Amino acid sequence: MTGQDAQAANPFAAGCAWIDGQYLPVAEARIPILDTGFVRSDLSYDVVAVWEGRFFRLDDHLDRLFAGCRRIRLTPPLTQAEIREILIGTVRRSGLREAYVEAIVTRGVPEPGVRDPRRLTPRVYAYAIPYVWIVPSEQQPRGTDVVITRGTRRIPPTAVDPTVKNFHWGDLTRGLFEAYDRGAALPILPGEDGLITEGPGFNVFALIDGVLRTPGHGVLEGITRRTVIEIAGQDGLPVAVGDLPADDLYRAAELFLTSTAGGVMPVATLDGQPVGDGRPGPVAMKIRDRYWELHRDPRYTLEVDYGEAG
Ligand code: PDG
Repeated sequence: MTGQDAQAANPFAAGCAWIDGQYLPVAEARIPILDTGFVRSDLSYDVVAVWEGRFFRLDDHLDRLFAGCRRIRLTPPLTQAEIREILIGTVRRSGLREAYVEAIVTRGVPEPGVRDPRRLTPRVYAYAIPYVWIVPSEQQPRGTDVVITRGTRRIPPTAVDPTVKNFHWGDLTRGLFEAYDRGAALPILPGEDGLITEGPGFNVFALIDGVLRTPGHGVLEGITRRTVIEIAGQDGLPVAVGDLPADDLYRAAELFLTSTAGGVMPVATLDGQPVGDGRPGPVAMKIRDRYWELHRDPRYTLEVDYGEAG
């Protein structure tokens, strides 16, 4: 079946959104233009993956979403169980076995002239679209090319709390342009203090002197990051979650990025120089294999019942 045929057979095949109690083909979904999520980035969101028809760590993603909302004093208008059902509903209707599934809670649409965020009624949006790869899967065994940005620092956590998943992507997008300008695919941003933080949609890990290190502060506490830390623990690999000066990255034997959108993504070059021997290392590749194995493990996953829709 071609993409067009699939779409004719199921109008949700390219993705399914949920807005105001209704499921819509993703291309038809519209947000109200005055929603402060759009005009003020006043929201939190989360992204969870479906792989081979199973959600990966769905409740961990929802817990993070609700914790984030609390931190920005945003009360979702639906319960966690209700949003969970909506996410499952978008995937079921799409029929997608590999999906990128997003839930967004915005502060809402103000009455005319209202600027006080306490006076708005929050809104929920959700959608499922085909799975997204920050580094294409076929490129991962060769590794990707990254730079540490010189012209852009991560927004300080005292301004925008990075542990609350957010759309304040000005710094991350600026970093992407710097990466392209320097012939790389992705940027890693240092904070104002020169310590490594994260990049556009991913956390960072470095294997340095036999220890797997990842930044402890100033980053989103990624679910993939948590999974990698757990896998390393099971394998007896020492892990240090804490300050990671940019300089230390240049002597890493292995470097990799982690995200729901792409999993465990090895890095081949940093600032144009090979990391290790310039090929993904054995530690990264082993963790990557384990990460994908866990997507079949009932302890970490929820099987989607596609019913007749699939
Ligand atoms: N840091 C930032 C700034 C992120 O946006 C993400 C995830 C991560 C780290 C990694 O977190 P986790 O392992 O829980 O996925 N971002 C992407 C969404 C944004 C995108 O790039 O599409 C994700 O959740 O898939």
